Amino acid sequence: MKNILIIGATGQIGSELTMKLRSLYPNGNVVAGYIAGAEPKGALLESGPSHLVDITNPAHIAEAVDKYNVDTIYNLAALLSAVAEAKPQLAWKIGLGGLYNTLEVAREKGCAVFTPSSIGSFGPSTPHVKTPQDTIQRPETMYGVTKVSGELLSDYYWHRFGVDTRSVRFPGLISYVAPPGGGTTDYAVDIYYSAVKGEEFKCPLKPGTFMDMMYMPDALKAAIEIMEADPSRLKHRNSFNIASMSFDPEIISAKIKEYVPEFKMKYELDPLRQAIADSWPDSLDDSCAREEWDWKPEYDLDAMTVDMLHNLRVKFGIKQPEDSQTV
Ligand code: AKB
Repeated sequence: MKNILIIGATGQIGSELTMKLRSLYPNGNVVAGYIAGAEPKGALLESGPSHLVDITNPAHIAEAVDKYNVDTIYNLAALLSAVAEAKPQLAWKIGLGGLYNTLEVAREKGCAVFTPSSIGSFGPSTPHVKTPQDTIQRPETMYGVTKVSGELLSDYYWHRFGVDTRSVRFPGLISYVAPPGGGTTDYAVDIYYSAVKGEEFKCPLKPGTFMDMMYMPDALKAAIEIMEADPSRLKHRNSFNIASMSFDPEIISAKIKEYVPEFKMKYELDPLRQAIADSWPDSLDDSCAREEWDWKPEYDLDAMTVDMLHNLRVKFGIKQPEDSQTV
C-alpha cells in the first residue's frame, strides 16, 4: 500500500496526477495537498483526503505526512517560467525554500520525493538539439535557476542522507483538463482552445521556435513510472530527460488545420516568452530514461491533436465533426 502526499494537487499537473494515483492505489491514502484559495473541488475533493499544505511552511508538510502515514511525496509546487521572471523572490521561496522544507521532512520521516525539473533547467550555452542527459546547465531565468538548484539539492539528499529522490525534466505539458498558468510553453495549450472555439489564435512565439512538448497522459506515466523504477538500475536520479515530440508554432498550427481546416493563426510576439524559449533546448535526448527505467511515450503530435480537439469539444459542449475520431 502506498500513502502519497501531492503538494500542489490543484494545479495543472497535480489535479490529474492525484486522480490517476487514486485509481492506481485505491487502498492507500492519496492526499491532495492544497494552499488557501486553491481548495480542491468536485471529484478531486470527493475521491480522497485533502490537507492544507503550504510548502513554505514545513509544519504543514510534517502534519500531513504524520496524519496519513505518507511514504511518498510528489512536490509539484512551483511558479512557471514567465511568472517566475515577474516574481523571482517568490519563485525562489516556493521552488527552492519549499523543496528544502520537503526534503527535510522526507529525511526525518523516511519518505521518497518526486520533484519535477524542466527543459527550463537548461540555458543558452546548452547544446540545443538532442540535448544530452548530462550537459551544461547554466539557465538565465529564475525558473531555471530554481530547477537546476533543485536537481542538485535532491541529488545531495540522496547521496548524503539516502532520501529516495527521483525526477524528470518535463517539457511543455499539454492537457485539456486544467490550464497551465504563466509558462513559456502555454501557447501549445491555448492554440487548441482557440481552434475549437473558432477563434483566430495569436501566437506569442515566432516561427522556428522549437521546444519539446508532451501530452499530459505521458507526463503522468513518467512521474509514476520513475517512482516505481527498480533503484538498482538507476544511474541517474535528478533529473531524467524525457521527450515525446518537438515542434514549432508552424508545425502545430498545420497539424490542427488537418482537423480544423478553417483554423487561423497570426503572430503577436511576447518578447519575454520569446527570450525564454530561445534559451531552451529545441529537443532532448531521452536515451538514459529509456535505458534505465524503460521510458516510452505513447502520444505523438497527431494522436495528441485528435484527443485534445475531441475532449475540448466535449468540455465546451461543441458538436464533434462527422468524421472525427478519438484515440
Ligand atoms: C513553462 O513553460 O514554464 C513550463 C516548463 C517547460 O517547465 N511549461
